[in-house]
This record gives sequence, structure tokens and C-alpha cells, in this order.
Amino acid sequence: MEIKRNSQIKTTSTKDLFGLMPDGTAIYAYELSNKNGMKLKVITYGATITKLEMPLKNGEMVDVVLGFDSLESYIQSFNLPSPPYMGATVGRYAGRIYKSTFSLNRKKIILNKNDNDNSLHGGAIGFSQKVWTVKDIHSGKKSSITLTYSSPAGEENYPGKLEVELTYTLSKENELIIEYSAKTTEDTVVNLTHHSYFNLDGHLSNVLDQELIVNTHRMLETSVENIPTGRFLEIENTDFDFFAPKKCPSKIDNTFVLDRKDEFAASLFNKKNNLKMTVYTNQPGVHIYVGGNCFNAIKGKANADYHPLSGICFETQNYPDAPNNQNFPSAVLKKGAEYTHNTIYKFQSF
Ligand code: FUC
Repeated sequence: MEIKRNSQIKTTSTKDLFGLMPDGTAIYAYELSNKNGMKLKVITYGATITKLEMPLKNGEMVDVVLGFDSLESYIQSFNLPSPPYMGATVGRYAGRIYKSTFSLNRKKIILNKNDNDNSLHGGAIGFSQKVWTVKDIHSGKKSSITLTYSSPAGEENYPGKLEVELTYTLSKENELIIEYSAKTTEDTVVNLTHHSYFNLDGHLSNVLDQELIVNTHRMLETSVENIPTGRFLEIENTDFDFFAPKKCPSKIDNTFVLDRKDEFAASLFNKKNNLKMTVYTNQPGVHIYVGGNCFNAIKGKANADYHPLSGICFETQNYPDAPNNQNFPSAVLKKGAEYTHNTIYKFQSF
């Protein structure tokens, strides 16, 4: 097998028809690569990442995210008992909002509920199921793609028309850089996140042998419905303490409090192929989730049978239900202000 030197690998970008929405709208797949051969595949449905291939030191490539081969599978996945939000961009508000209700400027906002009585991940039809538009794509020095979505005022009962811009960049240091920005026509709440299921051993295995670090000693206390109580829990020497590396848990669905400024948020390391992913973010929290499921109803890429241990999510974000917790960082975006969220997933092959 010919191993190309970096100088020979060109950055590329391609566009292909991925499928048609029920109303006939075309969904396109864009594939970018950087000079090291790192590859990213994005579809305009939900600004979803369907593939992220990393070059290893031994010249092999590994696809480190779960995904589906067809648009129909992505659409069907939202009809599962607990949709996995596979690789999706999540918004207008990632996480749960208690009783689908919050007050803003002394007005009671009642959202659509889609998780018992709560609103989860933007409601019944959140940003993950919307058709995004490609604004810009670069290959050459920088490999990046910018997508936009305009959320009408009143969509899922959120106030304000929200104009969202999202840029995925592959850096020459093999980072996947995700930058969000958003503006609104009237005061609203925003909390966006990325929902890839990562597996550094390839999407066909499980994550239980991979080592997790979460760089904090605190997480949010939650109710049985996974709604924050507003209290912070000290987690040192508990099952949730991943300050020192520990094997990935078989089940977790918790928001960790990132209060060590300018330090990394979390990391994942796979001893089998010496591949490491480190997560950096400007957000106050990272919600870590192992448990996504396709209920044996939908096959993954390459006909894979995904199960609750197939991948781990690092949903960097503001805290769930921040609009109902005055002691949480505010999730209010004022008219005329700008929401910004930057997250980096940095890959190193040792
Ligand atoms: C809810 C969240 C999880 C994950 C899942 C798809 O259960 O609590 O973190 O986002 O949805």
C-alpha cells in the first residue's frame, strides 16, 4: 500500500446527493479532508456528521463516529423510542427544559414537550431534523464547511427568529473545530451542541476498553427525570470521578461542570490503536452520554448492529434547564447580542 507523504495529500472537498426528504428537498453530503488525510463527511440534514476518519501512525484509517448509510435511516431514527440524535447538531436548546416551560422577560413560554412533560433537544422537530444550507466550503490551506439555519420566531414556541451559523474545520493538527454563532430578532434562549457518538476503535466495536478522563470534580445533581435540581455535586472518589483515567462506564447521562478555565474538558484514549481524542470548549459544561440505542431497528454504517455501548457522546454545552435555574450561566440571548460556542475535538495518534 502506497503511503503518501503529507506534501502529496491534497485537501479535498466533494459534494454528492445523499437523499431526498419526503417533500422532495435534496439533502447533500459534503466530504472534506486535510493534508494528513483526516476526512469529515457532513450532510445538510441536521448539519449531521456521518463519518470522521482519522489516519493512524501505522497508515491505517479509523472511522471514529457512528452513523447511518442513508437519509431514510437518519429520518427513521427520530421515530425510535429514544432517538439517538446520531451525529446531529442539537438546538434550539440542547438538553431538557423542565415541564417544557420557562419565563423570559416576565412572559411564560410553553414549549412543545417530547420527553415526558419536558422539552428535550429543541422539541418535537429540533435543529437535528432541519435542512441546513451550505454557505461556504474551503479546501486548500484550510478545510472547512459553513452551514446555516434560520429558525423562525415561534418554531417549537421559542421566541425570536434565530439565525444560526455553524462551521466545521479540519485543522492541520487533526482537530475537528466546531464554531457556532447565532443572532435573534427578539430575546430568546439558545444552547447548541454536537451529538456524535465517538468510538476510537472504529464504529463496529464498543467503548468499554477506552479510557475516559473528565477534567473536573463536580457535576450537576439531577432528578429521576434527569432534570437538574440546581445543586452541584462533588464527585471526587465516587463512580462519577473520571479526574484520573478510568474505563468508559457502560451507562452514563450526566452533565459535568467545567470550572478549570483554559484546561481541557475531557479525553478518550484507545490503547488498542494508541489514538487519543481531547475535548476543549468555551462552554460551562460537557454532558457525557453512553447509552444511545437503535433498538435493533436500524442498521449502522457497513450494516453494523449498534448497541448502547457502541459510542460515547461529549455534548459540550450550557447546563440543561438553565432557563429555570438562576444560579446557572444564563442561556438568554438578547436581541442584538451574539451567541458563540467553540468546541475542539483534537485527535493524536501515538
Ligand atoms: C437524552 C439525553 C442524552 C442524549 C440522548 C439522545 O437522553 O439526556 O444525553 O442526548 O437524549
